[in-house]
Amino acid sequence: MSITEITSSQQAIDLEKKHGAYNYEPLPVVLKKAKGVFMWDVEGKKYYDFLSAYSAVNQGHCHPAILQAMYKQAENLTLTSRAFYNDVLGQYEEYVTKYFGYDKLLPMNSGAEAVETALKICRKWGYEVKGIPNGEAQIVVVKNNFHGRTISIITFSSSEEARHNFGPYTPGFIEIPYNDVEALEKVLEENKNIAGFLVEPIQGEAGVFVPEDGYLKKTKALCEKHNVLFIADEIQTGFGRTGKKLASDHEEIRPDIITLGKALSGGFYPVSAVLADKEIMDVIQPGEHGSTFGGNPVACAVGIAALKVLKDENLAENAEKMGAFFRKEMEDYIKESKVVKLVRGKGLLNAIVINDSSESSTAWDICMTMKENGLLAKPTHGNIIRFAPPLIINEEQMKACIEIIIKSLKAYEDRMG
Ligand code: IF1
Repeated sequence: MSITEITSSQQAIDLEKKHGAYNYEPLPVVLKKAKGVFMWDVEGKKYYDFLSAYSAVNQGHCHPAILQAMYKQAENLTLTSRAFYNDVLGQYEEYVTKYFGYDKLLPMNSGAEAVETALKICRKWGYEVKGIPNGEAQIVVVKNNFHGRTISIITFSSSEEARHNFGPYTPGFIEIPYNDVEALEKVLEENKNIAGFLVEPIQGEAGVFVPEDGYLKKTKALCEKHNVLFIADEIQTGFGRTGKKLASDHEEIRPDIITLGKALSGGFYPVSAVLADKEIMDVIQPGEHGSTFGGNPVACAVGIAALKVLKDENLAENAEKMGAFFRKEMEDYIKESKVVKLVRGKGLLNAIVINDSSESSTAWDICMTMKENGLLAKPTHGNIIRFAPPLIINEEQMKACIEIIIKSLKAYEDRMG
């Protein structure tokens, strides 16, 4: 059987529609190549990438140093499983734990798996260290979270489409509002069986929702007071995206458990991990958790290279600088705009909120216009557009992108009259 040759974008879309599960509704652009901040479609049209594969490509597309590391490793050894040792996993664990300042790492593949791992570690710690009665451990989560797609994780999703008809759900989670310190205090005082508090330092899927200053610090302090593990999901906010190595660094907190994914590989490979100190991580013993591909040599080589790039190219600093510039330029535009209500975010994780309902197709329509104008971004809800370019973007490129974005928004305003 031969492989169908792709000669047009429409043909590629049709092929996916015909043979693939219909679990996504992508913007109708078919990409064939990418380098740095740019992507090209099948017809050869060039775009600025303002999604970075949901922040997995912070280092820029096809970064040569990561490619080299991957290639070199794949030539020698790709997979051993954890039934045997390999000579890269220890190096990687040492590098990553020193990089972020934790004792130990547990390697997985996807972000959802990292979150599941953190939940398992947290429950086990709850029973074996904190002394919660068997089967009673609770984990506090917040409204409008996004942590992945497994059954346990969607149990505490606020999105109807993420949950509907996937039950029965997993018990053991208590939901409180986000950005509400008192709500956490209340639940911690009322319930002695709480093992952990799981939170995104900035909520991504919710529409880049930045909590009030002090939220992380205060909730971390409450967790300490009640002997509860603070679990930061830094899968999207880590790796310089928000202008610091981790978003937790903005408030100088040190979470008890951190989940990492996405840009841990610079977009080359699914690589995820959980970090914790030994008092916590050591609750996991041989046979109790794992994954065939977790900690594989290619993932480890890629992970080290991806983190090196972030440091060597000062990408957190650049994100801070370019992000501030982006928000200032957008704020200037918003003053005279009827379409855009506000811009918010930190570093290069930003979103604009459009003056329309969250059920409207406005954000999608504007993304289509931006695509025509050579910039790719994705709506989140009907009225929010997320802007998250690779962190390597320079000022000249950022200026060109702001021009495209404003031009597209103005075209929409004109159409609306
Ligand atoms: C999709 C959003 C981004 C995440 C956090 C864990 C995971 C994610 C904080 C799971 C994943 C994704 C997955 C993507 C859409 C997306 C997303 F819009 F839903 F919120 F990035 F902004 N924790 N985020 O953001 O990681 O298992 O996917 O590797 O298509 O579902 P994963």
